[in-house]
Amino acid sequence: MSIEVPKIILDTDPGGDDSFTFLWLMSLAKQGLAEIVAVTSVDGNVHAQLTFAASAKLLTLGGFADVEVGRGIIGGSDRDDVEDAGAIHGKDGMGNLSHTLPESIQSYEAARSSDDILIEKLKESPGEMTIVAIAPLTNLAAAEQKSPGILKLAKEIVIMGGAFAVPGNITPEAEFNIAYDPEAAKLVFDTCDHLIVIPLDITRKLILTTEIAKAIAQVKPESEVAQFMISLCQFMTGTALAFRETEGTPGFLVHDAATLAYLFYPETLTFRRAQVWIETRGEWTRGKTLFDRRNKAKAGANAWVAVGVDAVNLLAVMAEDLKLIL
Ligand SMILES: [Ca+2]
Repeated sequence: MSIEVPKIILDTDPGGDDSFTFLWLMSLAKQGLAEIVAVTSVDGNVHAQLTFAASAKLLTLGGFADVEVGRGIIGGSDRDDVEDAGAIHGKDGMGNLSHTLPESIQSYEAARSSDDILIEKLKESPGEMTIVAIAPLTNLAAAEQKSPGILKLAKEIVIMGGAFAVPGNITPEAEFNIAYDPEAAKLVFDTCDHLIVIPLDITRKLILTTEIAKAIAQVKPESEVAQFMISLCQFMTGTALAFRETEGTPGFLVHDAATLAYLFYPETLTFRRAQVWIETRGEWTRGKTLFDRRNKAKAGANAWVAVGVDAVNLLAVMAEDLKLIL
């Protein structure tokens, strides 16, 4: 039996947890378990110019310099009520460490727009592409608006976003990726029925501790990737503690990485089927995700939502894979 490896477009706004997702994905690709088709950077945690540069540098660091990076669509949201996340991820989105990484040959000025790359790749191989969306959904919504029906051509769309039965992380009720551009999220959720949603409900349990980072790095402490991993983990741990995100545990939440657990280690997660809605008009709840919990016949569903995680196992398999990219 031949097994087709997932063909992945990574839609990302690095981001400390995005950076660990990059490293994990590149490790899986090196092992022949994934194909990285393109990276579409997103205006999100920090400005599009910075997330582009960080994406290109991370690919270069991991040995995938030739993977095309798109530049993110700017300013999807029509309201200015959610600030970026530079305070958590560093001014450059990666713990102020980007100057330590190898320069990329790709330039922001010459790059194609992320929505154009999404449209091209989805049209080229209908039903084959997996979009791993770990940022505000601005690019995906822009692609859908430019080319209606395009997102349905994806095999599936795996989204880190939302908070259902837990508090938000950017407002009392909303999670950052959805709240940064709720209109984009609404468009994607209203258009698609093949979404996989990895919400804060489970990612808030995924603390990558400094202990785990050290255990990974000690396999090859002198390597550039190991040193980057340790420094980034130290920086992210500082802000995670300051923002009280880990209940005092020294480490930080690797939200985005859980998307890869769904694809490669599904035994670490459990899901329920649901019709997910995005609140766009609430005074206090803008950007909130919800589904109907009542015992009542449902008209349909657009997503599988992760509701349970084996956090110890997920972090353990991630750590083993990360050792293979040092
Ligand atoms: Ca992200």
